[in-house]
Amino acid sequence: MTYETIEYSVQGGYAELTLNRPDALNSFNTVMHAELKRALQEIEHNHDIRAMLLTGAGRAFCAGQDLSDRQVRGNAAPVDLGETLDTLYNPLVRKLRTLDIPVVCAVNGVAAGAGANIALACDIVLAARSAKFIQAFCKIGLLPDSGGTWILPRLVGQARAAALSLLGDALPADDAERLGLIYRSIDDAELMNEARRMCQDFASQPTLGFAGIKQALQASWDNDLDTQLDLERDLQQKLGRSEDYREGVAAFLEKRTPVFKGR
Ligand code: T3D
Repeated sequence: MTYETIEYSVQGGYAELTLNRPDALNSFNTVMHAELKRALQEIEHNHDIRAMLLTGAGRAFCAGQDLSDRQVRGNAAPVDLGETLDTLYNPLVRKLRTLDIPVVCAVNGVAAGAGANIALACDIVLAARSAKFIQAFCKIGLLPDSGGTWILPRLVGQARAAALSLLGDALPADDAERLGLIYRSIDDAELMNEARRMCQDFASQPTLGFAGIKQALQASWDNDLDTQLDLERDLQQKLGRSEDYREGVAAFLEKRTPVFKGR
């Protein structure tokens, strides 16, 4: 399968997906949305893929919507942004959140607008020390979309979420780590090595267990403790029947390295 706006490869049990419109800072156009959708479908249905890495080509991770695609001058009819969210951005965020495998985002440079929030939708966000996160929406009369108004207060609290959204300041990666917006800020030269190492490691680990972890952590936002305890019980019951659980315990008792198959 060839792609025009992304790079897609599978190696070492994980998929690597690179946003690849560097001249436009990897901003989203409809072709990129369609290609991402296709690649994510392939990842979802290929059970040999046990982790995913998302990154960007060139000096940016992603600058959000390609604004040159928007006709706003003169008497142009208003753009229906509700429709683009409904059909393009929201399905992308939902897919990233619900994939059954760990999704690592390596933010290699500036992440602005929807680009920032797509990164934050991933399970583990690593960023190059030189990268910045910008909730750029307020500069063009919009609000943080692609899940921004949901994830920001949950990650950094209401006060910081409000300031980031209303000021649209560039938040350096070190500060993003300090505030808990991302997992780690890493030296630029080490970012991709570290992200690939992480994905390769995930690909040899108990994949079903990871799916359970993702599901439980995400459900916890909306559940009270009782409901969450019940959910943990149900998921654990299922995982207790997995091959990987048996292998994990047997390997521990036999003092050997486990061989997990993701089943
Ligand atoms: O529309 C809908 O469907 C609703 C959904 C909306 C989702 C959104 O994401 S809305 C927010 C859209 N994004 C932005 O507002 C960010 C716009 N970009 C910037 O603010 C800056 O470019 C950055 C802070 C990201 C980086 O600044 P800097 O100084 O490092 O680079 P630059 O010089 O501004 O940009 C370099 C080139 O990329 C430049 O093109 P040129 O002059 O070299 O030909 C610039 O126009 C282009 N570029 C950057 N961002 C976008 C873009 N082109 C199109 N769309 C962009 N978003």
